[in-house]
Amino acid sequence: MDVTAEDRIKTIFSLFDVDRNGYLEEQDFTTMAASVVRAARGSGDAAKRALEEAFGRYWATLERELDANRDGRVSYEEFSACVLSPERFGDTVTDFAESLSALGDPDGDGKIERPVFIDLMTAIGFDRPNIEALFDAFAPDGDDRIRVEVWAEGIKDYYSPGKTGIAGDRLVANAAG
Ligand SMILES: [Ca+2]
Ligand SMILES: [Ca+2]
Repeated sequence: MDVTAEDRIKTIFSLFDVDRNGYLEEQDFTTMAASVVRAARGSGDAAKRALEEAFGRYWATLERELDANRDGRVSYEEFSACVLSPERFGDTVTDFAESLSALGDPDGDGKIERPVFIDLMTAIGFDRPNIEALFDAFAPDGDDRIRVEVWAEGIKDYYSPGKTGIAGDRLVANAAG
């Protein structure tokens, strides 16, 4: 069965809901950002700060676009309506994609080694087989590295409602196959 953007977003929602109370809150994003930064052992402070800011913007956009009743939490229905709307969320995803992929390239040579990729994606909460399948789908070179832009584009595709049959589908549970 084909993986849809809705399936992909559902996966993200469940991982980002770090405290598993069924809603996204600011604390979920703070916790997630801290985990990812902790996993980015080789990265400099500027790259780490950029990623924290990108997570902060991610939450700020959700809060601004949604949460009309100002209870500080975002349901799955609210989340999917927002992040699957390029007009509302496109700039935020671009920022997030660029910050996260840059964190995978601490030495700045434009390439991301598999172990670094695995560390970052594990920190977000994805399962190892899905992460490996995604890395393979990004067509690593002979030294088992992928280009930073490939990952950034992959993240943007992940949030694109019209995209099907993309590399990021490997992150959806049971789609690793
Ligand atoms: Ca939560
Ligand atoms: Ca590198």
